[in-house]
Amino acid sequence: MNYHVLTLFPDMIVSGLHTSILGRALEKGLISLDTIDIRDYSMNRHRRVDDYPYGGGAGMVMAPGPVYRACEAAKARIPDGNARVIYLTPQGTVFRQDMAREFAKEKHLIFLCGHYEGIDERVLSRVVTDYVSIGDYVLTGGELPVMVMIDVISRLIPGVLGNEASADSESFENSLLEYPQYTRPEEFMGEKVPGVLLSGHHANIERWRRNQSLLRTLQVRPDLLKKARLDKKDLEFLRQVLQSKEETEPNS
Ligand code: 6GU
Repeated sequence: MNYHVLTLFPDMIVSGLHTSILGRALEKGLISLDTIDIRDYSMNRHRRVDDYPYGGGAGMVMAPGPVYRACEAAKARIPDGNARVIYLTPQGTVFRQDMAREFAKEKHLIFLCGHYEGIDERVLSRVVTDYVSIGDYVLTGGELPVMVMIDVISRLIPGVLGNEASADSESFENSLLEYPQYTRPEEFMGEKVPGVLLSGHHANIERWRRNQSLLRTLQVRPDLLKKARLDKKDLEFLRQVLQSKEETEPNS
């Protein structure tokens, strides 16, 4: 996977992604990161890339010219000159795990980071293929969202996570939240590790973990249960939980 990031702050992207697991993936060549400084494509002698909004109003707008030329430069670095161009914006479709799985199939992805009050609509409509938001809140720019997306997509690429099994066993891949984890010591501040985990009984451990996942999802993200694939044992467990809840707090 080759990432190309168009930004006014390339250092932020480079330093943010050259750490930990993604740093290792970059070293190993499993992913590559190419940053393009939009300011390098300003034709202005002060390297300005923004201007006042037509129609008035607060803030500045990124001009179309530098963004367009930066995007052409990114495409020129890609063998067939063709790739999806993802614009990070709170006006986009909310990024989810299934979207990450689709993006992970591509060989090249171009990300466009906006700043100020946004980017001139005429360049967006010409170059952008995907408008993506990372959630319902407003950030100052697209740099953090790009790092989030690159992290999520990269961990789906074979070899990036040391342990091949872990990428799909985790939360959201099966629409359930993860079960709690424990390590040594066996007792911490008077609290013992759940006994079943020390039993060595693999079927019981698996059932306990599954039930913990169901319980957490029911408590924190009941909306996810609609998408989850649940078997008879899962449904029986959830029925019991809801029934005992009804007995202890009848009118909740
Ligand atoms: Cl992609 N950009 C900005 N500026 N704010 C956001 C966002 C993106 N996603 C959520 N909030």
